[in-house]
Amino acid sequence: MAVFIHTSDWHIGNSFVHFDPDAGKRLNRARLTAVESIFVYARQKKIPLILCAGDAVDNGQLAPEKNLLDLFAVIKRYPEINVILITGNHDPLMANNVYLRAAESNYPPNLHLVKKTEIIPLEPLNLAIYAASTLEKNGTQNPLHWIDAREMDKSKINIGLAHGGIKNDKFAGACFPIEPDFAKEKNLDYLALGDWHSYVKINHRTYYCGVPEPLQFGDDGYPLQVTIEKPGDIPKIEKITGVSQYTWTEQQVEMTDSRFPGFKEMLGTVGEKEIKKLTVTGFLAAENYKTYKELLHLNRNRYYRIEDRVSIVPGADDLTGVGDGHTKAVVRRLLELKESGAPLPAEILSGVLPADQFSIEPPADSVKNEIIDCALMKLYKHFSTAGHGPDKRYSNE
Ligand SMILES: [Mn+2]
Repeated sequence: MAVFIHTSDWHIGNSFVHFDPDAGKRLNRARLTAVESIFVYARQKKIPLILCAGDAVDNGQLAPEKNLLDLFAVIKRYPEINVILITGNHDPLMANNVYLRAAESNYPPNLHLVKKTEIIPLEPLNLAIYAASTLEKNGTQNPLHWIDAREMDKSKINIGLAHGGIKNDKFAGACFPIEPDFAKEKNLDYLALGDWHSYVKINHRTYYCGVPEPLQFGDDGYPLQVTIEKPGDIPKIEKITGVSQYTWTEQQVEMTDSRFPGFKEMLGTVGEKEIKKLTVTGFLAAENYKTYKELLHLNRNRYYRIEDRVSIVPGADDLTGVGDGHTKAVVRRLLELKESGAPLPAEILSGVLPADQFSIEPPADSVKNEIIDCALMKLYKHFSTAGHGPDKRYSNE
């Protein structure tokens, strides 16, 4: 039986251009901590092998040597774990690459950097690793194209290790294209891929693990624990959780005056290791809007970004100004209804309530007004471009 960990895209030393330099340093320290967590896990589970499918270092040509030495220091702390590392499109083995700049004597004895293409036998595990490093930033060829399926030893567990994009209808122009059925065609028991930043199962034998630590919103990767009982068996894949340090979240809030108290409480509760993007849409009464703007200003540093698309609830003049003849008539009728104090007419209620609840009591005045306001806001938002921008009365943008 062979057990190993498949990981990729560590991107040590990522530039994090949208963050201030201190935050960028923290995020990069977190990347290294996430990588070390993989080694901690491997030691605990006595897993002897980690395969890294490229982009371990961000921007290999410009990366300071320290980035690589920091990574080497982690690898050296776990001498019982063998690491096989290929390069990807962000750290290809071109002239002046940091892997080539670093002195040979600095390399951890348990690290095997694939320099070009290699078949690496690992006898104790009955494994053969077919691996290829990228030598340039772009390529139109599958990095493992050279594998000869006829010459493969089927008494071994054969693993492919490559960095590239799956070539299918959706991604026809993939860089370093890899055919979806490549593992099957080449008799590989497992194909460990890097490049995509989220976990994706292509088929029973082909996986992207994604980043162990997110680089941006939407990244959803996990180091994978791969277990293969014997040659030819379907690999068992387990996501290793608890490795990533920061969570990147995007939240959307549709604002109303009744939701405003809850929003106020929520706004200050961003976790220390949370990168959060907030988008707020909707309308607020003028008195709430002013507090809302102040709160956004006070809390803006807690957020990666706050996208503010809230407007002040439009007044009667604003409302009667939107739409054409028919819309204007509907708006006028709704405004009259709100001011009149009369109950909602049955024909409106029957449009709102389920058919079996016709006999229900007419709603209280406050609920009635909420229904009318909701309808008015929807009409206003639909017909007025002003409903999509910040209100000029309080905005200094
Ligand atoms: Mn990458």
